[in-house]
Amino acid sequence: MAVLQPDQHRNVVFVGHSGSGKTSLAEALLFKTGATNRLGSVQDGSSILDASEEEREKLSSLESAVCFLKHKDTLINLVDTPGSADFCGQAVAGLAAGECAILVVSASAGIEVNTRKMMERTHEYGLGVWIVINHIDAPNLDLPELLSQIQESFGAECVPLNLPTGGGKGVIDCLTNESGDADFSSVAHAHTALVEAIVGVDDDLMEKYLGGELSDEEVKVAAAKAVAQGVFIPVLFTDACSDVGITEFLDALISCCPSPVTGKRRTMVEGEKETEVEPTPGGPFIGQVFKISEDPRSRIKHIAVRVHSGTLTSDMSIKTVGETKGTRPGQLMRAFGNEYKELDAGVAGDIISLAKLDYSIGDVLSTDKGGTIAMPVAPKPMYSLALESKSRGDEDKIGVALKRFMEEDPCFEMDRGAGGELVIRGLGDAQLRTYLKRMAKNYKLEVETKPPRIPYRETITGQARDIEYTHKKQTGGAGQFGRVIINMFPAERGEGYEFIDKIFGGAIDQAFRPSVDKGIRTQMAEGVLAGYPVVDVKVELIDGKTHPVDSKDIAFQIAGRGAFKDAFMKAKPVLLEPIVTVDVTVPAENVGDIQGDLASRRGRPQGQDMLPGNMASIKAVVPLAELADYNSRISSITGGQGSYSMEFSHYEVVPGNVQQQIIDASKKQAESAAS
Ligand SMILES: Nc1nc2c(ncn2[C@@H]2O[C@H](COP(=O)(O)OP(=O)(O)O)[C@@H](O)[C@H]2O)c(=O)[nH]1
Ligand SMILES: [Mg+2]
Repeated sequence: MAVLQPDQHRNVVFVGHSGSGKTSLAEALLFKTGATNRLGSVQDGSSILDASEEEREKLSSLESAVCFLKHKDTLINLVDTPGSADFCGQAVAGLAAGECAILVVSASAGIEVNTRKMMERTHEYGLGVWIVINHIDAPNLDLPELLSQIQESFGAECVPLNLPTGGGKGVIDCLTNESGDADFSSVAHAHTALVEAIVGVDDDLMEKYLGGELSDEEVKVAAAKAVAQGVFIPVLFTDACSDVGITEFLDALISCCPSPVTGKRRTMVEGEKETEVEPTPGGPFIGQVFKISEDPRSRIKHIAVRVHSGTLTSDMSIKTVGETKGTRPGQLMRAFGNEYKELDAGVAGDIISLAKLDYSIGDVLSTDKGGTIAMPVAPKPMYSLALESKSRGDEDKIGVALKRFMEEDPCFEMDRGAGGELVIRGLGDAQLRTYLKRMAKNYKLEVETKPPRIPYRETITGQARDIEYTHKKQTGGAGQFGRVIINMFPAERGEGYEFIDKIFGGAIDQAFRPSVDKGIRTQMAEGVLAGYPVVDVKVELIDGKTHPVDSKDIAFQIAGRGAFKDAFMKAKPVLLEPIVTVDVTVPAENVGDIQGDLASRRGRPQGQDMLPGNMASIKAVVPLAELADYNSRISSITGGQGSYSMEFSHYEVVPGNVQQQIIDASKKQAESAAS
């Protein structure tokens, strides 16, 4: 294939709720243009986009997939993404590949949780959007109602580009046709609405339109620009499995979809400098990694890169802004699902695939100085599980396997939690279980899971004065002696720890005062009440005693620890717990149940809003400890229609009765660990 110009490319990202037909639609486009020689089906496992064993088992996308087709001298790159909320990390990262998001809505299920979420994220990132109402040959549909819900939810800029005709057996284009037969609404009405939406893109067009001087050609030329600027969201109708609206969809990709030239420009940041990256094939190469995957058979790591500028060839040297040494990209390829086809050059506006390179999602690769380009914002992982290896000695291998998943999924994290536990974090239970299953299958590593320890903190609410502690070991061998006297006061929340040396004269030798401080810090990290780190205390070292021979660093560290423990217990100690703000989105009819449930979790309401489409958003502050099973609870209350996000807010004192339970549990745990 000859090297194409940037404006001969289209990069579209299929997003939306699970089951809406994203993968099927992409397969229909591939088949229609001859890119595949049979229609791949998710249902019978023949989809080239849902090609992994796991996806074929689940009959649903878990990873994003890239493929391409050619239509009318234009190369169209498709990025198919998972629709399940748990796996949206790759879907969000996939937006970085495109100019236009294709938001697929199921004609029968209508607007769903992830439809809304992905629309928000796409707008936030600034891509053009199309809405596709798919599966229009399903029985008992109310398409006029769905269309008006879409307009109510996503704005009047959502205008049908075509309408179903012949009882859903075809669609009629409303931009070229000024009249015709449609199953509902009217072609003439839609045509006018389209023109009015498109001329909103600039004042000159609007003036011409109002003056009656606008040509059809001018409207068509402006359509893609209007989409890019968000003043026009075309709504199309398709049935992916019975070839309805597919040709029209392909034609619209040429006429109504922003190209790399007319679409969103990425801004590269380099220190203070911000530059808009021009899609010029002659400029320095600039590309951004938006997907990482491992070939299931060869285990080779592939990165998918959106080229924003320049032309890459395999003999060039690329690097990220942080690297000093460049790397050869090696053989350039085009991904076609799980297959890779060799490519001579990666030109501005295209998507390429490179193998065996150690880069991460979001990295900007360049032949020049480079910089950074903001990625679309992915939701913060907040559902966590603590892992315990089933066989000893596997811990390192588990770390390696989890790291691989972390590379591929921006919404999967792991780290050491409270008490050194290995904790994995993601968006939901299904996601984490999928990775653990994959780890067991591909890496033969089995783990037990349990809810992670809550990162409680310990602090004081009163003060303690003149607390004396003497550490003395003066029988046999080298002696140890240190005596300290301290005062302890609470500090403001978040202030941490302050050590104040208030000794007049030389009661404790200057050299040993830092030892007292060090001993206190060790004790603070270990905790006093229940083994959680101590925060927000001030300690004054006011007096003590030094022994001319036996005083030494370790003796004063021990004395510092002892005095700290005693003072802490006398200063009205309490546990602090993390409080999070939760934002729950549910169907309006579930609001009462959700509020009742939050109250039973010690939650305090912070407000409530009605959302279009009969949804409601509820905000509350809730102790993190009460949310271990919240994911599944919301799902069961709302029949899978609800979702929530949460963010850390602050620490608060744990109520007395709860505190005793935590202390008892921690004692039990310490005893069983010791035995
Ligand atoms: N009859 C019919 N079935 C469809 C259509 N689109 C998708 N499906 C079926 O709906 C299911 C989910 O489709 P899929 O493409 O996996 O949805 P995705 O999760 O959005 O990728 C599959 O069983 C498809 O065969 C359609 O337009 N017509
Ligand atoms: Mg899919």
